Amino acid sequence: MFSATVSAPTNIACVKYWGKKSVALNTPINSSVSVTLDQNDLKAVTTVCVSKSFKKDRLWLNGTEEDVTKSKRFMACISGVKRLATTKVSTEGEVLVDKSEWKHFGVHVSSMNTFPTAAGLASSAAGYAALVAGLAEVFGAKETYPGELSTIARQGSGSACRSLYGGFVAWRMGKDHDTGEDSLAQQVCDENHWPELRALILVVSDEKKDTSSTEGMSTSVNTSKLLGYRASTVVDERMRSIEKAYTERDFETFGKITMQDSNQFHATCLDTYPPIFYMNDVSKSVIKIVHAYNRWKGKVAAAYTFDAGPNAVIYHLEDVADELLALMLQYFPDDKFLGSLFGSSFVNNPQ
Ligand code: 2P0
Repeated sequence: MFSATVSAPTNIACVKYWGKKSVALNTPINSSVSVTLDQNDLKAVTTVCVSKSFKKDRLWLNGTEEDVTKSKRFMACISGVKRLATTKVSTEGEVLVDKSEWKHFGVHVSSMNTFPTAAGLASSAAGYAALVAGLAEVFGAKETYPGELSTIARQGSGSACRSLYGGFVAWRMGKDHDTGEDSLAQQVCDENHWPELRALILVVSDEKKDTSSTEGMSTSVNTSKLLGYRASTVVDERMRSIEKAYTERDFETFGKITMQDSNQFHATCLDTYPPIFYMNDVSKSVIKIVHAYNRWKGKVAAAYTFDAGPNAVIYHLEDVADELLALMLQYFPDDKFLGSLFGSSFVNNPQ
């Protein structure tokens, strides 16, 4: 038996992924880009064990076994990484497992999340990234081109491909719609590039969302003309501008595009028929407070973004961290916790 334990943080998109070009390949209708959060905060911790005596592949999520026998996503990750497996050799040079033998090994996976599952905090991103990273470690997988492992994580969950790298990470949608080989993640800037950047997270709700991302984006693709316009006309220019802004550590441009893209994503949800509401009244008041705060500062000093749920992520720089946290605590004293990432500690405020 061989095993490996790895962890992968979640990521929060600044230009959002919403809509699939190919459901079978899990490729997107537009590129996207996100910040991978710190390893110490919201993450999945995953142990992968492989043995010839394991008769079937199994998964335990937060201690409870899930039926994965019919999960194409889980199985695609296992078979994808097994294809890249190499021969395992001991430190003395003895062959322990020839690469042709790995196909006879069953896989057992145990994964824990350090944050609410499916509450719009991208738990599937961290989960599938950690799964692929753990499998790659156990099987000694070697990429045949940069980003190949991210194409496998993408088949688990689209946003997972971006969590394989730290820092600012783009998911290039790719042009090869037959194989999806070039629909992969690429690191734009590493995790040390902008140490002053922080994310404050307001957990408005830790309940499971009522419309899953997969289901929601399928309805949006089928019914929202705004989504088609966004993918064909808006996103490419936004990607270029925000990548430049992040590279130059230009918070004002980075923050403005992040807020505009979050708003457009939620506008496409409203334009979906029947409409999807991910934000609630608390989310909307966060938007108002952030704009009022920015007016008071005379610049973009804080930038909100919301994924497929009501929880707010507010990007900001270190110098306003205390002020922003104090402001949010004043308005939302009863919410479960506020966390400031990238260095400063969490403030737990449970009822
Ligand atoms: C993102 N989201 O870019 C966007 C913003 C939600 C809103 O990626 O079907 O869980 O597993 O590929 O990756 C959520 O979608 O969807 C997502 P699947 P996923 O982060």
